[in-house]
Amino acid sequence: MDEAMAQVRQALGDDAVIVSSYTGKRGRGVVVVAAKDDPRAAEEKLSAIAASEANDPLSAALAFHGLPPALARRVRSAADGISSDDPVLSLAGAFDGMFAFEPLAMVPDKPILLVGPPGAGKTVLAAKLATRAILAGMRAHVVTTDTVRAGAVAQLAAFTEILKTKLERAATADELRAALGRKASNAVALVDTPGTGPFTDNELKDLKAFIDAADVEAILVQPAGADAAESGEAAAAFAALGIKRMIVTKLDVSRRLGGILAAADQGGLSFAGVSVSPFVAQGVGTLNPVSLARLVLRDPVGAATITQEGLPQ
Ligand SMILES: Nc1nc2c(ncn2[C@@H]2O[C@H](COP(=O)(O)OP(=O)(O)O)[C@@H](O)[C@H]2O)c(=O)[nH]1
Ligand SMILES: [Mg+2]
Repeated sequence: MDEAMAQVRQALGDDAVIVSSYTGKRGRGVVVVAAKDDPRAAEEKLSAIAASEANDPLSAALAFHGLPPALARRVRSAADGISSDDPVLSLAGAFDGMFAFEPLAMVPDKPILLVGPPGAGKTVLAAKLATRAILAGMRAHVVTTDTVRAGAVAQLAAFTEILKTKLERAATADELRAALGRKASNAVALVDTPGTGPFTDNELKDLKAFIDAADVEAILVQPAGADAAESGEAAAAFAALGIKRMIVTKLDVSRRLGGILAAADQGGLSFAGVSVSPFVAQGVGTLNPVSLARLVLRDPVGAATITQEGLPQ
């Protein structure tokens, strides 16, 4: 022990503190654990940690957005695998490899059926897409299957009247098939649906009947800002109906993007568009890996509300 203490003093000086000491393995020798109280070294260590955190905006952002831990780890390692000094580019590269970005065509080749939970923004989106078709010189063929809820038809009719476009109602899958059969060849068909509970079997079954009624593409309308685990599970439930793409809504009133990232991941859904305003005239924007990376890395507190201008068109 005397010899060990001498070694400690030699290495650390007289002010070394013994933390513990014990007899070595099989009773041979002694182990002395000593430490030196060095306030300057401690301060340096703390500031090194702070600097590395400041240099790692990605970890801070992934924590802020509340990604499910397994998804956060995959994003992290994909971003780390891309050598770039610019965190936006690293993250964009990661997103490019992990998610698909398939913006809606101006003239979709199939009728679009907008599905999702209540209040997601389906009806506003139907009006936005109808407006877009008309501005592009096409016609819009708007059908709603949301015929039971009070005021639902009137909400969409308020928009179709301004667009001087007829609004058809389809209460059953057969009526939807018939309504879509009446579509003019220069019209973009848009179908609004009632809110579907992603965990309510009979509602999913009803929705599936409408999806199967005709050759349509069902697109999930996914509000941003919701809990990530919840959004991921809901998206997986909709994906089980054969849905492949989603349009993100309400990005203007959300800060956290873990929900939409989890939805894309767990549902295997590609990003088809984004709505950042309740106003129909504001239209639908698109997301790409770079714009999504910018949104994830932006300062959520100081940043202005997300607008159409801030997104690629
Ligand atoms: N701020 C904002 N509000 C939205 C957006 N999309 C829809 N809304 C609003 O969300 C509410 C529900 O929209 P609605 O289209 O009726 O949802 P639906 O139940 O899915 O048909 C309405 O008050 C809309 O004006 C959006 O992108 N941003
Ligand atoms: Mg609606």
